[in-house]
This record gives sequence, structure tokens and C-alpha cells, in this order.
Amino acid sequence: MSELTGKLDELRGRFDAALTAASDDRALEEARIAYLGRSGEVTLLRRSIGQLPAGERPGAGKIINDVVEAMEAALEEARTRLQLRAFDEDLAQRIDVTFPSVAPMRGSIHPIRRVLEDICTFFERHGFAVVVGPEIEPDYYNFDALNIPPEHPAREGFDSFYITDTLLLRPHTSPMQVRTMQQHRPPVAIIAPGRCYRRDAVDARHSFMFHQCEGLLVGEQVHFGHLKGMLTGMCRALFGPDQSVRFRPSYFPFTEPSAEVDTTCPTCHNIGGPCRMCGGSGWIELGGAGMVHPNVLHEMNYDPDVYSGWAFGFGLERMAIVRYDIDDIRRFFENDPDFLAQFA
Ligand code: 2NM
Repeated sequence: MSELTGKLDELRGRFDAALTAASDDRALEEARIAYLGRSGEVTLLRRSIGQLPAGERPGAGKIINDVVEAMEAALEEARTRLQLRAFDEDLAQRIDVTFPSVAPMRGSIHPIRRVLEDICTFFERHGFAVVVGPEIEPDYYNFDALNIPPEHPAREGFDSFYITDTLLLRPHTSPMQVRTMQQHRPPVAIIAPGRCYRRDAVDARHSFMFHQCEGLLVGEQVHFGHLKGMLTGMCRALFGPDQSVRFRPSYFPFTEPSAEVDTTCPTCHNIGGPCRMCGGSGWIELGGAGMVHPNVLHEMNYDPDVYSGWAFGFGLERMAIVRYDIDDIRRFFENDPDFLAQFA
């Protein structure tokens, strides 16, 4: 086959060069006619099969067809290449690629996180560790270990979002306090921040998902005065140097005595009157606190005659609302860029 294949190779080389050189559809069409057209070079070659040496004639038709197929594919490829090039050139004329782009939106720290970071900074400065953990916890860590047995009325309102018979979305971050106490001997000094879930109807003040920060100190001779000092310090770090804290007697199953904790209203500074933030009382409620119940210490294998501790639990949304004068808790979760940009 050497004579025919030699001619085809040479022809193919010139055809490819013509395709590469072609700068528009017309040049491509001319190349097609010149080689593959009715009186093109390949057609002429086909007509000359009869003049080939007798041995080469039988397979010649197929060899030529294979080459024609490859040439047609190369032609199609060249057409696509030219189309893309034309498209690019057209685009470059219509779009000024040197025009300055729209600046990407810049994120900012969420107000809840700002409050949390300031709380963490304050407690870390006093030797507390920050512990975080799962949002789905066994009922034991949420209730039983906290002196809330199965039929205790305090479960009402807390035990809502069950995943299985015994696993639920945590209504507070106490499970991390329990886990830490079970893994460490006193002294234990931790805060436990994170998302919590409760069966609350959503309104300006309530959300079924919110953030809590609990604190815990267990050691020898730990007393209520330490709690008052730490919470006063935290409020001053967060709201300003003139803050006070106030305790009102209350009840929690896991603390005894227990108290609701208020701090000086940062909006009216305890002057009272027609303050929208505190309703004129001059105080803002932050959450609950108390001395860890002996039953809880006992459950952790801490001897209540040797060790004592205090704990508190504050809502971070509450603190951010007061700190930044925000009208509605839902703002925190709507991800409105205009709202969030205020905290950039
Ligand atoms: C609160 C109020 C009072 C609290 C108690 C404990 C633990 F695990 F030590 F028993 N953790 N958090 C506690 C105490 C939480 O939230 C309103």
C-alpha cells in the first residue's frame, strides 16, 4: 500500500495546514472543496485507484474512506475552534475586562458571638476553661444527673425535642457541666456556652433555639460571695464599670439556694422612670444562679461535705438585646445583612 498511503499522508499534511491557517468559515469551506469536494483532491485520488499496482487496488477504497472520515472530523474541530475564537473576540469588545469589579460583601462578627467572646475573655482571665459539646444529649445528662428525676415537674417545658426515647435536643448546656464534673476532680472552673432548644412559641422575646452560657465553680470553701463577685465583674466587663448585680430568691432543682440574677439597666442606669428596656424597674434580668445542690455533687462522686460550688445560666440573646438595644430576638436569626453590618 505504500504508494497510496504515501500520497494520502502528504495530502493530509497539506489539508491540516490549510485548516490551521484558515481564519474564517470561508477559508475552511475553500479547503473542504479543494480536498473533499466533488472534484477535490481526494475524489481525484479515488478515481485513480485503477492505475494503482494490482496488489494495492482491493483495499484502497477503505483506506481512502478512513482518511476522509478523519479529515471531516478535523474540519469540524476547526469550525468549533473558529466559533469559540469569534465568541471570545465579540465578548472582549462588549465587556471592558479592566472595569473595577463590585466589591464582595464583607462579613462581620455576629452580636451573639461578640457577647460570648467577651464573656469567655472575662472568665478565661480568671482561670476558667470554656467547654463545648453536643446539642443532642441523653436525658440523664439533661435531667437525672441534675436532680431532676423522671416525674419531676421541672421536666415540663424542658423535655420537648426528643430524637429517640432517651436522646433530646438540650434545653440548657448543663450536660457539658455534668460531663466535665464526671471527668475531673475539683477544683472545676468552667463555662459552657452553646445553642439550646426549648418548646417556646416564637415572639419578640422568645425563640425555640437560643444561646446560653452556663458557668460552674466547684472547690473547697466555694461560697455565694464568689458567685456575686464573678457575676458583678462579668457585668462590668460587658456593660460598663458602674454595673451592680441583684439576686432574687428563686427555685431550680439543681441549685440550693437559687436566685434570679438582675443587673443594672444599661439603658437607664437604674434611674428608672419610663425606660423602655427595663420597664422602669432599673434592673434587667439576665438568668438564674445558685449553689450547686448536694444531690448533684453526690451524683458526680464529689463529697458534698468537702466540696461546694456555684453555677449560673444566662441567655446570650438577652444580654445582646440589652447591650445593643435590639428590639426583637428574631433579628439575630434572620441574617439580614443590613442588621448584621451594624456590628462590623
Ligand atoms: C441555671 C441556673 C442555676 C446550672 C447548674 C449546673 C450544674 F451542672 F452544675 F448543676 N449547671 N448549670 C444552673 C444553675 C443553671 O440556668 C438558669
